Amino acid sequence: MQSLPLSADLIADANARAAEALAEDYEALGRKLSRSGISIDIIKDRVAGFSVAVPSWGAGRGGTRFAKFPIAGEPTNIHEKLEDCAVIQQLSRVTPRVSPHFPWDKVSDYAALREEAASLGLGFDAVNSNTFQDQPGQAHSYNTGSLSSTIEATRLQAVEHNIECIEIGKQLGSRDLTVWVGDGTNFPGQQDLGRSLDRYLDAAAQVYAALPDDWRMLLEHKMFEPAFYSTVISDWGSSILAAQELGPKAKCLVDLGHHAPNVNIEQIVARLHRFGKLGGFHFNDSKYGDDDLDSGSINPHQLFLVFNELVEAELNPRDGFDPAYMIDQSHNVTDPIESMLSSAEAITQCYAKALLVDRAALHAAQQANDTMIAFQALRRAYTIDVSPIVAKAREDAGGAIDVLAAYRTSQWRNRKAQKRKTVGLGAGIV
Ligand code: RM4
Ligand code: MN
Ligand code: MN
Repeated sequence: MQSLPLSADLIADANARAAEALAEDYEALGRKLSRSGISIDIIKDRVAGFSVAVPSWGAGRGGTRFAKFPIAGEPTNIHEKLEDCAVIQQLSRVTPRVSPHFPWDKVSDYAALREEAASLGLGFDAVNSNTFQDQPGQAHSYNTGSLSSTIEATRLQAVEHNIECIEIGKQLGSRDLTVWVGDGTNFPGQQDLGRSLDRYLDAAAQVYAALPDDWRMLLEHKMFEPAFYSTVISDWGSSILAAQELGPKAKCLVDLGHHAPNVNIEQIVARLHRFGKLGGFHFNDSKYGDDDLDSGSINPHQLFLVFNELVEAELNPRDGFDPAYMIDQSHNVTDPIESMLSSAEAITQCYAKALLVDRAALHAAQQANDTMIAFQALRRAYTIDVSPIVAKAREDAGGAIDVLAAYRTSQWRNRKAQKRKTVGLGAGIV
């Protein structure tokens, strides 16, 4: 039995106030697009098929390593996080899955957790392991690294934790294990750069061997932080080499904030896809490093160019193109629900814009080396305001036309502030 957090009346009332304007805008955009031979309804139907998972850890205020400023009513456990994710899904209709992180989201009964999520209209996405922090009572510290540690018992503990995550994921209905390790060094000479990768590959192969047939292992690279001189899986090159060595079920995951500054991320996407190794995404935005800012808030054009490659990849699937899309953000100064609503909308809008690119014209111009016309094919799609398409897809699916207005009307956070316990201070997610 489903018991959704917001009442259907609340969404219907909010939509009643916005429906007439949306119908007008949708019709006007439809007329404009039809002049270019595009059916707005077909684009809207493809947009309706798009979804992106939300991270359980993004439901709380993230903070930085300096401080975390909690807000009243923020969730403090997986059950409350699921409730908040259900609010995001109810309003946006584009975030039907939650990506859990262990041991943060540990419970005693995962079958019950799966049912609880289903009753809130949610499923589970990739399971994330955590060998970048020590947990109370843990036998071996990760202060020497995890899968690449020089200490065998530590490596074994990290392997076992990942296998435990797979076991949990099976019960939750997940099909992907995302592995990001904090392993690396702060000093030249601290570790042998070749041997540490050998140890990582050896341990990762033990995790890989425990994957069920229909599972994938998503390797997430990150250039720096918490290690600041070298990291063991530092970039997409290390990631694809490791994935190729591990086998066909190993793929690469691109977190938009995990690259060297100014790297051409859309080209990385195209490269990984070319070799059948693009497994997933962590969407966020970044100005300096792994800033985990809201998707599309800093560089929306880059997000569009990434989606342009993803739409190309959809048209040219290699090795079962099916990337796991997920938001991975740290919400330091906003209500996390509002950030994820706004981010899910920004991400979906970039997908819609990428669908509007006249690919025949683009490819012809590329072939003819007509640079300006090729660029204009992208520019034309990027400058179209696709918000009526995305809002209409939401409305059709029972979501809110104006997600933020409906959320504010619901008074969700204030209501939860009366019931949920206060979150402690401290550093947050980095
Ligand atoms: C890392 C990375 C991982 C996430 C953690 C919380 O920087 O992005 O995906 O699991 O943060
Ligand atoms: Mn990430
Ligand atoms: Mn990150």
